[in-house]
Amino acid sequence: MRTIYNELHSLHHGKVEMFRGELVPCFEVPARADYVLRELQERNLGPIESADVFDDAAIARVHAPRYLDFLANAWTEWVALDPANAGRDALPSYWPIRTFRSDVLPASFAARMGLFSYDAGTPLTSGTWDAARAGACCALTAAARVRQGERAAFALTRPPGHHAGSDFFGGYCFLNNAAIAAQSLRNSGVKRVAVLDIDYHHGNGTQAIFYERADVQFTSIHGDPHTEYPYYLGYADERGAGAGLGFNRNLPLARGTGFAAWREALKDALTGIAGCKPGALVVSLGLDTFEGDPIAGFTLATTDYLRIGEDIARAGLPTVFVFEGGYAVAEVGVNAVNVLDGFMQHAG
Ligand code: Q9C
Ligand code: ZN
Repeated sequence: MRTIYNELHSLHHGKVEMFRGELVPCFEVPARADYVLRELQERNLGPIESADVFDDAAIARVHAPRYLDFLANAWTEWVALDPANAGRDALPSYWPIRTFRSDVLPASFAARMGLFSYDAGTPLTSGTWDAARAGACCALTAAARVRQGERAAFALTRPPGHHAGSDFFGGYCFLNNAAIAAQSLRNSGVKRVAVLDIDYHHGNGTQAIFYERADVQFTSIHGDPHTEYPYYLGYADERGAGAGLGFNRNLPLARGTGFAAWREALKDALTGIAGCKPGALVVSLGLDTFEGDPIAGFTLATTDYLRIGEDIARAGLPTVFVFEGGYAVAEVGVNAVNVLDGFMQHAG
Protein backbone atom coordinates (compact mmCIF):
# COMPACT_ATOMS: atom_id res chain seq x y z
CA MET A 1 0.00 0.00 0.00
CA ARG A 2 1.22 3.46 -0.85
CA THR A 3 1.68 5.94 2.00
CA ILE A 4 1.42 9.68 1.56
CA TYR A 5 3.48 11.21 4.36
CA ASN A 6 3.07 14.75 5.63
CA GLU A 7 6.67 15.64 6.45
CA LEU A 8 5.53 19.01 7.82
CA HIS A 9 3.53 17.30 10.61
CA SER A 10 6.13 18.13 13.27
CA LEU A 11 5.53 21.87 12.77
CA HIS A 12 2.51 21.25 15.00
CA HIS A 13 4.04 20.61 18.40
CA GLY A 14 1.76 21.52 21.27
CA LYS A 15 3.35 21.81 24.68
CA VAL A 16 0.37 21.55 27.02
CA GLU A 17 -3.34 20.82 27.21
CA MET A 18 -5.83 21.57 29.98
CA PHE A 19 -6.75 18.43 31.91
CA ARG A 20 -8.44 18.30 35.33
CA GLY A 21 -7.51 21.84 36.24
CA GLU A 22 -3.89 21.51 35.21
CA LEU A 23 -1.83 22.11 32.12
CA VAL A 24 -0.36 18.68 31.33
CA PRO A 25 2.03 17.65 28.52
CA CYS A 26 0.26 17.01 25.21
CA PHE A 27 -0.66 13.42 24.36
CA GLU A 28 -0.76 14.22 20.65
CA VAL A 29 2.98 14.48 19.89
CA PRO A 30 5.12 14.41 16.71
CA ALA A 31 6.75 11.11 17.74
CA ARG A 32 3.44 9.36 17.00
CA ALA A 33 3.86 9.80 13.26
CA ASP A 34 7.59 9.03 13.46
CA TYR A 35 6.84 5.60 14.95
CA VAL A 36 4.35 4.82 12.18
CA LEU A 37 6.79 5.95 9.48
CA ARG A 38 9.59 3.81 10.92
CA GLU A 39 7.34 0.74 11.11
CA LEU A 40 6.20 1.22 7.49
CA GLN A 41 9.84 1.38 6.39
CA GLU A 42 10.94 -1.63 8.45
CA ARG A 43 8.12 -3.81 7.16
CA ASN A 44 8.44 -2.55 3.58
CA LEU A 45 4.73 -1.95 3.30
CA GLY A 46 5.02 -0.01 0.05
CA PRO A 47 6.21 3.27 -1.45
CA ILE A 48 6.24 6.38 0.72
CA GLU A 49 5.81 9.70 -1.04
CA SER A 50 5.10 13.34 -0.19
CA ALA A 51 1.81 15.08 -0.81
CA ASP A 52 0.97 16.84 -4.08
CA VAL A 53 0.31 20.59 -3.93
CA PHE A 54 -3.35 21.69 -3.80
CA ASP A 55 -4.82 25.15 -3.52
CA ASP A 56 -7.35 25.91 -0.77
CA ALA A 57 -10.44 25.13 -2.88
CA ALA A 58 -10.68 21.47 -1.84
CA ILE A 59 -10.33 22.43 1.85
CA ALA A 60 -12.93 25.19 1.46
CA ARG A 61 -15.50 22.62 0.28
CA VAL A 62 -15.50 21.29 3.85
CA HIS A 63 -14.47 24.25 6.05
CA ALA A 64 -16.05 27.72 6.42
CA PRO A 65 -14.14 30.72 4.99
CA ARG A 66 -14.08 32.67 8.26
CA TYR A 67 -12.69 29.64 10.10
CA LEU A 68 -9.92 29.12 7.53
CA ASP A 69 -9.05 32.85 7.68
CA PHE A 70 -8.87 32.61 11.45
CA LEU A 71 -6.60 29.54 11.45
CA ALA A 72 -4.26 30.95 8.81
CA ASN A 73 -3.63 34.10 10.87
CA ALA A 74 -4.11 32.87 14.43
CA TRP A 75 -0.45 32.46 15.39
CA THR A 76 0.50 35.92 14.10
CA GLU A 77 -2.39 37.45 16.04
CA TRP A 78 -1.45 35.54 19.20
CA VAL A 79 2.14 36.77 19.11
CA ALA A 80 0.99 40.32 18.32
CA LEU A 81 -0.89 40.37 21.65
CA ASP A 82 2.41 39.91 23.53
CA PRO A 83 5.84 39.02 22.08
CA ALA A 84 6.28 36.57 24.99
CA ASN A 85 3.39 34.55 23.52
CA ALA A 86 5.89 33.24 20.94
CA GLY A 87 7.03 30.83 23.65
CA ARG A 88 3.54 29.74 24.71
CA ASP A 89 0.75 27.70 23.11
CA ALA A 90 -2.56 29.45 22.46
CA LEU A 91 -5.53 27.85 24.26
CA PRO A 92 -9.14 29.11 24.43
CA SER A 93 -10.77 30.24 27.68
CA TYR A 94 -14.22 31.49 26.62
CA TRP A 95 -16.97 29.82 24.57
CA PRO A 96 -20.27 31.12 23.17
CA ILE A 97 -22.52 28.45 24.69
CA ARG A 98 -26.34 28.63 24.39
CA THR A 99 -27.89 32.15 24.43
CA PHE A 100 -24.65 33.76 23.12
CA ARG A 101 -24.21 34.92 19.54
CA SER A 102 -21.97 33.17 17.05
CA ASP A 103 -22.83 35.31 14.01
CA VAL A 104 -20.73 38.26 15.23
CA LEU A 105 -17.00 37.89 14.71
CA PRO A 106 -15.43 39.63 17.73
CA ALA A 107 -12.28 41.70 17.32
CA SER A 108 -10.79 40.06 20.40
CA PHE A 109 -8.48 37.15 19.55
CA ALA A 110 -9.42 35.34 22.77
CA ALA A 111 -13.10 35.61 21.85
CA ARG A 112 -12.47 34.22 18.37
CA MET A 113 -10.40 31.34 19.80
CA GLY A 114 -13.51 30.29 21.72
CA LEU A 115 -15.90 30.93 18.85
CA PHE A 116 -13.94 28.48 16.70
CA SER A 117 -13.27 25.73 19.28
CA TYR A 118 -14.99 23.48 21.79
CA ASP A 119 -12.37 22.35 24.31
CA ALA A 120 -9.25 23.52 26.16
CA GLY A 121 -7.23 20.47 25.21
CA THR A 122 -6.23 21.53 21.70
CA PRO A 123 -3.31 23.98 21.71
CA LEU A 124 -2.66 26.08 18.64
CA THR A 125 1.08 26.50 17.99
CA SER A 126 3.41 28.36 15.64
CA GLY A 127 3.26 25.65 12.97
CA THR A 128 -0.29 24.40 13.42
CA TRP A 129 -1.68 25.95 10.26
CA ASP A 130 1.21 24.84 8.04
CA ALA A 131 1.11 21.30 9.45
CA ALA A 132 -2.67 20.99 9.21
CA ARG A 133 -2.82 22.47 5.73
CA ALA A 134 -0.12 20.10 4.48
CA GLY A 135 -2.07 17.31 6.19
CA ALA A 136 -5.17 18.13 4.18
CA CYS A 137 -3.03 17.95 1.01
CA CYS A 138 -1.77 14.57 2.23
CA ALA A 139 -5.37 13.28 2.52
CA LEU A 140 -6.23 14.78 -0.89
CA THR A 141 -3.23 13.03 -2.46
CA ALA A 142 -4.21 9.68 -0.95
CA ALA A 143 -7.74 10.12 -2.34
CA ALA A 144 -6.29 11.01 -5.76
CA ARG A 145 -4.11 7.86 -5.81
CA VAL A 146 -7.17 5.72 -5.14
CA ARG A 147 -9.02 7.51 -7.94
CA GLN A 148 -6.04 6.77 -10.17
CA GLY A 149 -6.70 3.07 -9.61
CA GLU A 150 -4.79 2.03 -6.50
CA ARG A 151 -6.65 -0.42 -4.27
CA ALA A 152 -5.84 1.68 -1.19
CA ALA A 153 -3.64 4.50 0.10
CA PHE A 154 -2.65 5.71 3.56
CA ALA A 155 -2.50 9.39 4.56
CA LEU A 156 0.08 9.52 7.36
CA THR A 157 -0.42 12.92 8.90
CA ARG A 158 -0.99 14.78 12.12
CA PRO A 159 -2.55 16.73 13.76
CA PRO A 160 -5.54 14.37 13.42
CA GLY A 161 -8.83 15.59 11.93
CA HIS A 162 -12.06 13.80 12.81
CA HIS A 163 -13.12 16.08 15.71
CA ALA A 164 -12.78 19.25 13.57
CA GLY A 165 -16.06 20.55 12.22
CA SER A 166 -16.75 22.90 9.37
CA ASP A 167 -15.87 25.88 11.59
CA PHE A 168 -14.29 24.61 14.78
CA PHE A 169 -11.23 22.87 16.18
CA GLY A 170 -11.04 20.53 19.19
CA GLY A 171 -9.93 17.05 20.22
CA TYR A 172 -6.42 17.78 18.87
CA CYS A 173 -7.92 18.39 15.39
CA PHE A 174 -7.99 21.49 13.13
CA LEU A 175 -8.79 20.40 9.57
CA ASN A 176 -10.93 17.33 8.99
CA ASN A 177 -8.66 15.26 6.76
CA ALA A 178 -11.11 12.35 6.39
CA ALA A 179 -13.96 14.69 5.41
CA ILE A 180 -11.71 16.52 2.96
CA ALA A 181 -10.73 13.16 1.38
CA ALA A 182 -14.37 12.02 1.22
CA GLN A 183 -15.49 15.30 -0.35
CA SER A 184 -12.70 15.13 -2.94
CA LEU A 185 -13.75 11.58 -3.88
CA ARG A 186 -17.26 12.93 -4.43
CA ASN A 187 -15.95 15.80 -6.56
CA SER A 188 -13.88 13.39 -8.64
CA GLY A 189 -17.03 11.49 -9.59
CA VAL A 190 -17.59 8.84 -6.91
CA LYS A 191 -21.39 8.88 -6.44
CA ARG A 192 -21.51 7.66 -2.84
CA VAL A 193 -18.69 7.60 -0.30
CA ALA A 194 -18.67 5.79 3.04
CA VAL A 195 -16.61 7.02 5.99
CA LEU A 196 -15.82 4.42 8.65
CA ASP A 197 -14.44 5.94 11.85
CA ILE A 198 -12.70 3.44 14.17
CA ASP A 199 -10.96 5.91 16.48
CA TYR A 200 -11.88 5.38 20.17
CA HIS A 201 -13.55 8.79 20.23
CA HIS A 202 -16.67 9.59 18.24
CA GLY A 203 -15.88 11.52 15.05
CA ASN A 204 -18.19 14.39 15.87
CA GLY A 205 -16.69 16.72 13.28
CA THR A 206 -17.09 14.29 10.39
CA GLN A 207 -20.61 13.41 11.50
CA ALA A 208 -21.62 17.07 11.66
CA ILE A 209 -20.13 17.89 8.25
CA PHE A 210 -22.14 15.17 6.47
CA TYR A 211 -25.18 14.92 8.77
CA GLU A 212 -27.72 16.24 6.27
CA ARG A 213 -26.24 14.52 3.23
CA ALA A 214 -27.08 11.20 1.59
CA ASP A 215 -24.00 11.14 -0.65
CA VAL A 216 -21.54 10.56 2.21
CA GLN A 217 -22.53 7.91 4.73
CA PHE A 218 -20.84 8.11 8.14
CA THR A 219 -20.40 5.14 10.49
CA SER A 220 -18.52 5.32 13.80
CA ILE A 221 -17.58 2.73 16.44
CA HIS A 222 -16.48 4.47 19.66
CA GLY A 223 -16.61 4.74 23.43
CA ASP A 224 -20.10 5.52 24.72
CA PRO A 225 -20.35 9.33 24.92
CA HIS A 226 -22.30 9.07 28.17
CA THR A 227 -18.88 8.57 29.76
CA GLU A 228 -16.35 9.20 26.98
CA TYR A 229 -15.11 12.25 25.10
CA PRO A 230 -16.56 14.08 23.14
CA TYR A 231 -19.63 13.51 25.39
CA TYR A 232 -22.13 15.66 23.50
CA LEU A 233 -22.41 13.65 20.27
CA GLY A 234 -22.08 10.05 19.14
CA TYR A 235 -25.29 8.47 20.49
CA ALA A 236 -27.02 5.63 18.66
CA ASP A 237 -30.14 7.67 17.93
CA GLU A 238 -28.24 10.12 15.69
CA ARG A 239 -29.24 8.81 12.27
CA GLY A 240 -28.83 11.86 10.07
CA ALA A 241 -31.31 14.60 9.17
CA GLY A 242 -33.18 15.85 6.11
CA ALA A 243 -31.81 14.23 2.96
CA GLY A 244 -29.18 12.56 5.18
CA LEU A 245 -31.68 10.71 7.36
CA GLY A 246 -30.53 7.09 7.54
CA PHE A 247 -26.98 7.91 6.39
CA ASN A 248 -25.41 8.38 9.82
CA ARG A 249 -24.70 5.39 12.04
CA ASN A 250 -23.25 5.40 15.55
CA LEU A 251 -22.21 2.20 17.33
CA PRO A 252 -21.21 3.28 20.86
CA LEU A 253 -19.63 0.62 23.09
CA ALA A 254 -19.08 0.67 26.86
CA ARG A 255 -15.67 1.59 28.24
CA GLY A 256 -13.81 -1.67 28.83
CA THR A 257 -15.09 -3.36 25.65
CA GLY A 258 -12.73 -6.03 24.25
CA PHE A 259 -12.01 -7.20 20.72
CA ALA A 260 -14.73 -9.87 20.37
CA ALA A 261 -17.55 -7.36 20.94
CA TRP A 262 -15.68 -4.63 19.04
CA ARG A 263 -15.30 -6.92 16.02
CA GLU A 264 -19.04 -7.69 16.09
CA ALA A 265 -19.67 -3.94 15.86
CA LEU A 266 -17.25 -3.73 12.94
CA LYS A 267 -19.11 -6.52 11.16
CA ASP A 268 -22.37 -4.65 11.77
CA ALA A 269 -20.81 -1.40 10.51
CA LEU A 270 -19.49 -3.05 7.33
CA THR A 271 -22.88 -4.65 6.64
CA GLY A 272 -24.52 -1.22 6.82
CA ILE A 273 -21.83 0.27 4.57
CA ALA A 274 -22.31 -2.49 1.97
CA GLY A 275 -26.06 -1.73 1.99
CA CYS A 276 -25.33 1.84 0.86
CA LYS A 277 -23.32 0.54 -2.13
CA PRO A 278 -20.58 3.17 -1.90
CA GLY A 279 -17.96 3.59 -4.61
CA ALA A 280 -15.17 4.27 -2.13
CA LEU A 281 -14.37 4.04 1.58
CA VAL A 282 -12.50 6.47 3.82
CA VAL A 283 -11.28 5.00 7.12
CA SER A 284 -10.56 7.32 10.04
CA LEU A 285 -7.81 5.14 11.47
CA GLY A 286 -7.48 5.82 15.18
CA LEU A 287 -5.39 3.38 17.22
CA ASP A 288 -6.53 4.60 20.64
CA THR A 289 -8.72 1.48 20.95
CA PHE A 290 -5.46 -0.22 22.07
CA GLU A 291 -5.37 -1.71 25.59
CA GLY A 292 -2.31 0.40 26.45
CA ASP A 293 -3.73 3.74 25.39
CA PRO A 294 -3.33 6.34 28.18
CA ILE A 295 -6.55 8.31 27.44
CA ALA A 296 -9.01 5.68 26.20
CA GLY A 297 -10.84 2.61 27.50
CA PHE A 298 -11.09 -0.34 25.06
CA THR A 299 -8.77 -3.35 25.36
CA LEU A 300 -7.70 -4.26 21.81
CA ALA A 301 -4.35 -6.06 21.49
CA THR A 302 -1.66 -5.54 18.86
CA THR A 303 -2.53 -8.66 16.82
CA ASP A 304 -6.22 -7.65 16.73
CA TYR A 305 -5.29 -4.83 14.33
CA LEU A 306 -4.35 -7.41 11.65
CA ARG A 307 -7.90 -8.79 11.84
CA ILE A 308 -9.37 -5.28 11.53
CA GLY A 309 -7.42 -4.73 8.31
CA GLU A 310 -8.63 -8.08 6.94
CA ASP A 311 -12.26 -7.32 7.76
CA ILE A 312 -12.05 -3.91 6.08
CA ALA A 313 -10.37 -5.40 2.99
CA ARG A 314 -13.25 -7.85 2.59
CA ALA A 315 -15.59 -4.90 1.99
CA GLY A 316 -13.86 -4.85 -1.41
CA LEU A 317 -13.87 -1.05 -1.76
CA PRO A 318 -11.21 1.39 -2.95
CA THR A 319 -10.01 2.62 0.43
CA VAL A 320 -8.32 5.74 1.79
CA PHE A 321 -6.90 5.29 5.30
CA VAL A 322 -6.39 8.51 7.27
CA PHE A 323 -4.33 8.51 10.48
CA GLU A 324 -6.26 9.82 13.53
CA GLY A 325 -5.68 9.18 17.26
CA GLY A 326 -3.58 6.66 19.23
CA TYR A 327 -1.47 7.81 22.18
CA ALA A 328 0.43 4.71 23.29
CA VAL A 329 3.27 6.27 21.34
CA ALA A 330 5.74 3.37 21.25
CA GLU A 331 3.03 0.94 20.05
CA VAL A 332 1.08 3.15 17.65
CA GLY A 333 3.36 2.30 14.71
CA VAL A 334 2.97 -1.47 14.99
CA ASN A 335 -0.78 -1.18 15.57
CA ALA A 336 -1.37 1.14 12.60
CA VAL A 337 0.79 -0.88 10.24
CA ASN A 338 -0.90 -4.10 11.37
CA VAL A 339 -4.22 -2.73 10.06
CA LEU A 340 -2.65 -1.81 6.72
CA ASP A 341 -0.74 -5.11 6.50
CA GLY A 342 -3.84 -7.16 7.34
CA PHE A 343 -5.70 -5.20 4.67
CA MET A 344 -3.08 -5.85 1.99
CA GLN A 345 -2.91 -9.57 2.74
CA HIS A 346 -6.64 -9.86 2.10
CA ALA A 347 -7.15 -7.14 -0.51
CA GLY A 348 -7.16 -9.60 -3.44
N1 Q9C B 1 -6.55 14.25 28.87
C1 Q9C B 1 -8.31 12.05 19.00
O1 Q9C B 1 -8.15 10.89 19.34
N2 Q9C B 1 -9.10 14.75 25.73
N3 Q9C B 1 -8.61 13.02 19.88
C2 Q9C B 1 -9.36 13.59 26.53
C3 Q9C B 1 -7.26 13.46 27.92
C4 Q9C B 1 -9.55 14.78 24.38
C5 Q9C B 1 -8.76 12.73 21.27
C6 Q9C B 1 -8.76 13.76 27.92
C7 Q9C B 1 -9.22 13.58 23.55
C8 Q9C B 1 -9.23 13.88 22.07
C9 Q9C B 1 -8.12 12.44 17.57
ZN1 ZN C 1 -9.35 9.33 19.56
